[in-house]
Amino acid sequence: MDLEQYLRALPKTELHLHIEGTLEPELMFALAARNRVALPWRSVEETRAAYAFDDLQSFLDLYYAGAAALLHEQDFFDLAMAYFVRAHADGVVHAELFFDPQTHTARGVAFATVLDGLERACREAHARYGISSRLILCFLRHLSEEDGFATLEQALPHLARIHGVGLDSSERGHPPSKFVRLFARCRELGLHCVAHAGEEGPPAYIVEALDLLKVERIDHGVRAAEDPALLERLAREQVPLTVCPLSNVKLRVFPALQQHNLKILLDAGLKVTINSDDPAYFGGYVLENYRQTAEALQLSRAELRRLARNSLEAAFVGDAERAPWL
Ligand code: ES4
Ligand code: ZN
Repeated sequence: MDLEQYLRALPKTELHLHIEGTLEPELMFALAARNRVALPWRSVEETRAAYAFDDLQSFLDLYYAGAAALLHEQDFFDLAMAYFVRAHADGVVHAELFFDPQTHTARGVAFATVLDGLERACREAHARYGISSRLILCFLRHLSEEDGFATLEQALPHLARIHGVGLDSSERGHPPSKFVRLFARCRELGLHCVAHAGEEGPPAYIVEALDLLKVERIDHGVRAAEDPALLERLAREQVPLTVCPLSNVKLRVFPALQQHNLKILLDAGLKVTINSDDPAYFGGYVLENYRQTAEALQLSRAELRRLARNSLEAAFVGDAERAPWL
């Protein structure tokens, strides 16, 4: 069987996926026209041509600009449904979607509008494709902890539909320690906790995310490789890392996929998973991340099965829901 067919047939989950990062330029322009919103680009082609990034911040500036096309419940539904169509085609059995409410509420879009649209797509995807899903609210770390608390307040009436919280956006200068009280409150509310750490930020941010925010998974975490003691801890505690190889190359965390440290992390015994992060911006959905990484790092089929199985084991689901995938 060829590699792509083999990878497609492996049951996988996707655990690091920003739903706003699945907004393809075609849909962005269709929504902008429908909503009479101005975009900073003149065409789909000009938009794609602008997707050449120097670092995380240069990407985030475009990503927040594109999100301006999203206004109504139907827009969020269309966005998430387009993702689920792709995920199903890639052999994804379960997806945990990050969403950034502050990006939308700051523009006057109601929290419930965002959530209603995303959740309706989650239900439709389950009915159509049998894909299960969860929604994880991400706090923007470049904003204050107080702003995060205000967002949590807006989420409170909807907690039955929100499974966990995460921390994303500009990492450097915004350490996990900035959000200790917010995450403590989220844990009290019974929410699962994750955080981006060690993407551009130092290994110390991974340690803070574990010790201060008490997160259950680390998003990215690739810079853990710089700290042998941390590597040993992540292996011992089997903390899942949601690694996003194509993202890391596009944002210049690694110069090329051949230089990515995913295999080093895997060989060190860490619970590594492969994810797509913001696939509309980084050049590939999850299957493409597996395929290109497999080729660049010469991963064996046993290693690829391990990566997919890690993603099943690291999902925030109960044993009964997980059992049929294993
Ligand atoms: C993100 Cl790649 C990445 N890192 C941090 N925050 C983000 N939000 C969307 N994509
Ligand atoms: Zn991310």
